[in-house]
Amino acid sequence: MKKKVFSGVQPSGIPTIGNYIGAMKHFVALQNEYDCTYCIVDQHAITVPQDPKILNERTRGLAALYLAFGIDPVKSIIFIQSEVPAHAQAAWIVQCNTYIGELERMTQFKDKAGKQESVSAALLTYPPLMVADIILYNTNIVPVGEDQKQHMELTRNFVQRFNNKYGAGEDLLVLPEPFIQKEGSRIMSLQEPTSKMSKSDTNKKGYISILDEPKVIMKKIKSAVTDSSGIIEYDKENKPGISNLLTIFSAFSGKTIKELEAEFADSGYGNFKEQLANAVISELEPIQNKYYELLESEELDIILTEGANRASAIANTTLSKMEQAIGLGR
Ligand code: ATP
Ligand code: LTN
Repeated sequence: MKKKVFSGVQPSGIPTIGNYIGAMKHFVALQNEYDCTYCIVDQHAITVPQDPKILNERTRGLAALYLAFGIDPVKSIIFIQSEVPAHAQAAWIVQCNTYIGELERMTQFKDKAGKQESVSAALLTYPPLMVADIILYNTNIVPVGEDQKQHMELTRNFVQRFNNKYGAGEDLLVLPEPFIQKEGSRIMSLQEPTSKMSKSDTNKKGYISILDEPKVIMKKIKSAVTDSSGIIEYDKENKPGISNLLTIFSAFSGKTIKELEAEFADSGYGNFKEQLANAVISELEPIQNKYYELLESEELDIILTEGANRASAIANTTLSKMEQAIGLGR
């Protein structure tokens, strides 16, 4: 039997090239080898305040982007989290078997809680919902960026604890593995190359959105923070800006960082940045065209309804197993 892949992205903004390189590009590659399920996690997005109309548009838009990237709805399941009630139901069971101390240690919680005036209870209980997403699909592999490592450890701890407590010697739930690439799993901000590129950054110059127009991409890359040495080499500690640009270039060109260093050995930053911007633009342009086409189509809604039905069938089976194991219902 093929191994199972599951991952999710929040419709909390338009995805950046960080989301693309760290996670979404792999979603497409993995579907040829595995049974893949990809989710738009709108219930995760509402752990921080969202405008209802914008959230709605971004959710449908993110589905269109998944398809524009090349996810094939015949091979893979694409669906919206809130359209499959089993996620919230399973998340409750996960919460009942997770300790507050474990959740308070999560760095994403600490970061996000620090930025909010008032913190919702769900910002703390966000990881149990992610655990639920993953376990419901008997997932073996979870492609994510580096920032999700801690949530994946929590997921694995939960599965082991749940199986020990309720499995009666059998593995009720599948133990998932994170799939985190060595390179590109943490793309940094163009303006502050020591912090993560984030789609919810208030400084728009820090990130390149997948839907940025070519001239905006050129401008943002040209004004990316570098250093004064003028040498194009990978040195994360002393040259975080150029190192980040090299990582992005490698992801968009298929060339290794070593090859790029050799190619641009005699070049200045200006030329390097221009070539990088051209590589990004030429990969993103056809994706953008496909995206705008899909947004207008009825096909998108048919795919999402079918995706929710296919996902529900799998999720409900696992949920029933969990409920039975812990003694819920009759
Ligand atoms: P936000 O920026 O709004 O906090 P996010 O982009 O971190 O959100 P998601 O949209 O859920 O959160 O992320 C989708 C995927 O992209 C996750 O697998 C995440 O690990 C990955 N990811 C996010 N930012 C980066 C980055 N800068 N570099 C590489 N991967 C990233
Ligand atoms: N927590 C993730 C998004 C996410 C996810 C998931 C990723 C929610 N559910 C399931 C992988 C699998 C984030 O903040 N990037």
